[in-house]
Amino acid sequence: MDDTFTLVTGGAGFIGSHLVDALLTDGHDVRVLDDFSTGKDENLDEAWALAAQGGAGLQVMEGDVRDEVRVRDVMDGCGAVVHLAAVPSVAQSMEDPVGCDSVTHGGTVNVVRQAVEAGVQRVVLASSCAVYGDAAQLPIAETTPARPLSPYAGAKLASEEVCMDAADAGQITAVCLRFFNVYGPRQDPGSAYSGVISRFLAAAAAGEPVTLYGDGRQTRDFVYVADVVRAIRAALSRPLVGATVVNVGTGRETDLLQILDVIDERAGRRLERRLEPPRDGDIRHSCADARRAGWVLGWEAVTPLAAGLAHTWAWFSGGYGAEVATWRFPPGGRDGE
Ligand code: NAD
Ligand code: UD2
Repeated sequence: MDDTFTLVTGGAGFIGSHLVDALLTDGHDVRVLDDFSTGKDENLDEAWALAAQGGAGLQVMEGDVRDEVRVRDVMDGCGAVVHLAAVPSVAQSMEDPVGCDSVTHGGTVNVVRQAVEAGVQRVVLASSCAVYGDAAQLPIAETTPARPLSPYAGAKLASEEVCMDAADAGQITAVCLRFFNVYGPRQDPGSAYSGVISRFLAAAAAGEPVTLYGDGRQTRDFVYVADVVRAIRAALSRPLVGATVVNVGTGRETDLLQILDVIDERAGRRLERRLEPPRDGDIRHSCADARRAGWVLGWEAVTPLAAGLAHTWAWFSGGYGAEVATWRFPPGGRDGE
């Protein structure tokens, strides 16, 4: 990375705002482009405080990643782009496939095109493990054929292709990071489409029932947001050429009932479970083969699920000032921590 701005699209969102904090902390100037559809002003409070300390500059521009003129303007003076803006929900994409494709794929076409025009060297794309669909074998390596099951997954795969085409033409270096299920502080629990850990912890904090879609035995590879931020940082700074596709996950799978057991123990009561049928487009099992990230980015996830859950719970129950107690999975549970 050089000394020019790093553009973070979707920088007011959950993952984006943590990335912005980390870049500023390390003295990089950051520009955010966000339409605040799911992003929030308060997610950037920490970033403004860091910028006020004077080490690095922060610019926040409101706008849509599909807007050609706006994106051309924000690209000016940027050395790298981290493209996170998207409609980040499988379920929402089933209900509104055209809208999802327009923002997620259409937005990537525009961002990459304007990056090329502006001579930006590196584009890091937030892709998703959703591109694999219901993989026949776990853990899922990057060589597994993509079988998208939802418009969201299709739009992410198409977005990767946009990046690869530009990289193949020698116009950019592209790193497509296939995030598995990211969780942590600032994840918005506010809609039925929100990440399951944020939904469960928010329900626990409010003393409300949780909703289980299906039998709760579906598994995910839950990766803590600080680890994801380190992966993005590595994708920005590693000497790479052409296009690279990398899984960002822990290599461990956990089912929803295991997560609920741990939350129950912590809450000191059994959360009421409301059972609903499985959601359309839902993947049954998911777990990353994360070795390539080690080889290519020198990255691996280091936060045990119990520790990540404890931090996330502290945030949901009292903000950053809250005490972080130790959480533990029962014997035979996920981490053996
Ligand atoms: P988020 O909703 O918190 O962040 C998305 C951000 O993009 C928001 O700030 C939103 O306002 C912004 N945005 C949406 N449409 C926009 C538009 N048209 N123009 C400009 N900004 C727009 O979600 P997140 O969880 O932080 O996800 C970030 C990225 O990571 C997304 O691309 C998502 O698909 C991907 N991803 C997330 C996960 C996960 O588990 N959270 C997993 C895989 C991939
Ligand atoms: C996540 C990402 C998505 C995509 C995908 C890749 C979020 C919000 N979405 O989708 O962007 O990259 O990973 O696979 O992080 N569930 C419940 N109760 C709830 C909420 C969810 O049972 O209140 C179930 C849901 O049906 C699914 C599992 O929990 O089986 C995980 O759901 P999710 O929305 O957290 O994540 P996912 O994997 O659909």
